[in-house]
Amino acid sequence: MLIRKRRGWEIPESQVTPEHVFFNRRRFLQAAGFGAAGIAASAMVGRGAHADETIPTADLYPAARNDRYMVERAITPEKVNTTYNNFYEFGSHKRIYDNAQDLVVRPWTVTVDGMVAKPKVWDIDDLIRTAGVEERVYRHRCVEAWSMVVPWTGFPLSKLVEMAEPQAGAKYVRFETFLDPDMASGQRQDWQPWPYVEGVTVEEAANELPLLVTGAYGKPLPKQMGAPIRLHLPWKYGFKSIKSIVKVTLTDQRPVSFWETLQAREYGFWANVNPEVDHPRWSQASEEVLGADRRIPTVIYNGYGDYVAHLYKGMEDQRSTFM
Ligand SMILES: Nc1nc2c(c(=O)[nH]1)N[C@H]1C(S)=C(S)[C@@H](COP(=O)(O)O)O[C@H]1N2
Ligand SMILES: [Mo]
Repeated sequence: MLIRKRRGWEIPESQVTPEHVFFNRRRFLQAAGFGAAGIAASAMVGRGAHADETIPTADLYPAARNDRYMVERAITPEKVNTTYNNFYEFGSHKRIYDNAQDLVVRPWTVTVDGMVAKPKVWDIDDLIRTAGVEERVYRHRCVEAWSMVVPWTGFPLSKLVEMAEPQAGAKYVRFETFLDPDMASGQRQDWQPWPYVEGVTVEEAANELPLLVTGAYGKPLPKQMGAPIRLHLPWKYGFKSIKSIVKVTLTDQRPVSFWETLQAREYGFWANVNPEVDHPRWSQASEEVLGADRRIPTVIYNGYGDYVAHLYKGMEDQRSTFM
């Protein structure tokens, strides 16, 4: 079923592995008695097969939690989170954690360029130490209608942007993931518009919520979750939260994302969570809580309206900010 080669316009984010297929498979495995054990064994094989880099900033974890961002919901079990991922660079299904161990995360640089007074090529560990890290528990809502709660470690995006001193004309921040088809098997799918690109407005980037994430669950970020540095935008659908970033560019041109290039009608620039605006092919009214086996209602802006709703005031066509 997954083998047939599909073209871009046929394969919006989730169609490849509809959620119910995953959940049914998991229930079957659990019922058959091999759920957790099978996962652990294959994860070990994966780690053994790839060299683990030394992480020079590993001493920073776990970082102190910032209680301003506490979440009522239970934190998603680490094992659920590290074995169910979207990372198309390593495959178009959710079980890419083993394949993603091919990602080489040191040495790693993040280039900050474009419309800034101070462009810079940051060594990742210099950047992490300069910015300093804290833990924040955030909700994550995928456009495919599943969600999780993650204790991230990282620093506000606004810190990186401020250090670069944006020029007055800069309107957007554009992010780019690495490009290396030899390392990342998914990037050999040459009909897909690699590298993965995402973007936000400078106003969104200046907000307190966007987090550049370098760790999770009190440890450096696992490769499958987008090591060594990924974005998290908790009020937007998950595809906006780009992984394994190598470039951050201030620009006056609105970035066109990986998913927008593939299917603009379904994955727009804003992608703010809204239970009342359906995806063209499914409802966004509720979400499956990963690892908890239950559905809950989805909340506008994923519950972060107090922080971000003002950013979208005066946009007459509200629907357009949710697509
Ligand atoms: N570079 C890159 N970033 C990405 C993706 C991807 O395929 N490639 N998938 C996105 C989607 S759709 C989601 S839901 C989240 C998943 O993050 P997680 O695997 O850590 O849960 O990463 C986002 N960032
Ligand atoms: Mo997603």
